[in-house]
Amino acid sequence: MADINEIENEFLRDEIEEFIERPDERERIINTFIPCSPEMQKIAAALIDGDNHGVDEMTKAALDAGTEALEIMDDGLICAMSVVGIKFRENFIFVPEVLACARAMKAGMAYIDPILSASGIQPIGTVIMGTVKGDLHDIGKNLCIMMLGGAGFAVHDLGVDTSEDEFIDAVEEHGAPLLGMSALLTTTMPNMGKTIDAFIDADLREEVKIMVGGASVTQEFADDMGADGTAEDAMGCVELANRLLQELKEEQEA
Ligand code: B12
Repeated sequence: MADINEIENEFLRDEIEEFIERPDERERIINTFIPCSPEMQKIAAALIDGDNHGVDEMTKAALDAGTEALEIMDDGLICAMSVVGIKFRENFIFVPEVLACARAMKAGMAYIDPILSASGIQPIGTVIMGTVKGDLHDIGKNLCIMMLGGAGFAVHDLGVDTSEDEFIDAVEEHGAPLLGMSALLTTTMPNMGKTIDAFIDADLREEVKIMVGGASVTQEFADDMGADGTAEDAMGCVELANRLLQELKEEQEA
């Protein structure tokens, strides 16, 4: 059993006590934070608090002090975003707070991204992401993109109101093994199915694993439209992307 008192940062301990209710998630989050240094815990606390100036300053200071960019991203930023994701899912915080946290994450990633890009670390896979035609909601998609980027994927963001042809062209252009579509409106959710059909018509369906998501997208809906999977939040999106990439590799090797 994980001991919360082993986490040095009081703000993080309080956040976990107050907001992380599911025992499996509480155990996982506590175990994630315990090995993080006090400096990384402070960055995580600032991010959860939506303090973009704090994250900006502390990320820069940590890099100047010689901390690896990857350590800051994993232990400071991504760990914190997991807590934010759970708080949002459980309705403890709402869109404005999530946006403030996303802005804080961006402030940190502004230092980390160029370092990781320059270090030549190969991305683990390429993902095309976009919100489907007729739909302008992009907050959730952007959170997924941020988490995918943090997990080592190269992500090409097609933005909002993306047509079937734009998805197909991007997958072909980048040779992407993964496509993620987001839709929030019941009127635009069917456009995900139409895009999947367009991939079938273009004889490209076998080349790419397709993930779908958005608040009203259920597993049943995803299955019906012929998608390869769905996830209810950005953490789940990263897990799904990893799983589908592995499946595609195994299929191609068989
Ligand atoms: C913010 C918002 C807006 C903003 C969008 C700003 C932006 N840049 O995104 C604005 C004001 C523009 C807007 C406009 C409209 N909206 Co609106 N909006 C919302 C609101 C309040 C929050 C959505 C949101 O960002 N949630 C937060 C994110 C983090 O959650 P999320 O998107 O679900 O994403 C998570 C998961 O779903 C998943 N995920 C998301 N995408 C993907 C993709 C993949 C591949 C995977 C694996 C996972 C995944 O991970 C994400 C992170 O955890 C919702 C209500 C609600 N509570 O959901 C209404 C809501 C979605 N909107 C609604 C409506 C009706 C509209 C309008 C039609 C209103 C109007 N009459 O003009 C317009 C439509 C504009 C258009 N053409 O798209 C309705 C939809 C009803 C329905 N079921 O069809 C909702 C549900 C409100 C309501 N209760 O009526 N909206």
